[in-house]
Amino acid sequence: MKRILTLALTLVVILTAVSVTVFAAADSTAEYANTKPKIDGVIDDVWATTAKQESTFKGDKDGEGISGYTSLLWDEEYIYYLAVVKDATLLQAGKGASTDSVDLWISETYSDSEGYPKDSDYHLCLTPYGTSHYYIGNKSSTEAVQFESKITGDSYVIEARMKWYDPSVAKTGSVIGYNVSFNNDIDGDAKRDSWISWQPYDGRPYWADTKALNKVELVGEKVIVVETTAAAKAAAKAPAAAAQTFDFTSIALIAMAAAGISLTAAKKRR
Ligand SMILES: [Ca+2]
Ligand SMILES: [Ca+2]
Repeated sequence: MKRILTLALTLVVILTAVSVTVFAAADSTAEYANTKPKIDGVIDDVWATTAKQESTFKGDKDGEGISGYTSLLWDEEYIYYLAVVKDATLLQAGKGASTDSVDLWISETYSDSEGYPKDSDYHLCLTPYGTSHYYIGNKSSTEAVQFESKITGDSYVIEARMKWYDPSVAKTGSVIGYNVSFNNDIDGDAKRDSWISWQPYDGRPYWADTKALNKVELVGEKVIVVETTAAAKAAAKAPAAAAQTFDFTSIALIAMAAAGISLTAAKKRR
């Protein structure tokens, strides 16, 4: 009896482990962009339709003076990035890498490997001052990205879009590797003082290996809106009008035939 109980418990543990492995949910989602965001640093309404990745993990200096989140959208051609950041010290003094900036880490195919080996594995460091920097992965990504930033008081917004390096990924249900971190230069010496990250750093170097990245699932689908024009409406009515004409013609023929029969009958009576 004890042996059966042990076997049953072992089975339960194995099945639980398998189900967790097979059905592990993505860490976040990116919605299909039925309206394309304008890349101008101003938050479009469509951004409210997709999830937020809040950076709650605090790095150096306990994430002093900085908070932020990103959101992602996608369509057949692009992946879109929105970063909304609060930084109490937007000094603009340090325009180099690792100053006030947003680090986006992407693996379009979720390479799940050491390093950033594919063209579709890239990193973007974007600053609110309009500059970008390369660290790892596809170097051309910093030249290919289109982005705009807008500073308002102690906050800034960055909107960016990047053409898919692997367009086969651009479909509902695909899972990409992704993380975002925010860097803060506090004293204006062009060096990072504090930082925060969406995914926790728990011994997994997301800045070095795609296998360490969180997962984002592409969700939603293209909504096709069929517009009915005046010409289309007129064309839709036309067959009904033709049928009506036919009915009138039939009635007229029947009436004429009936009149003929009456005339014949009248002639016969004479
Ligand atoms: Ca915009
Ligand atoms: Ca700063």
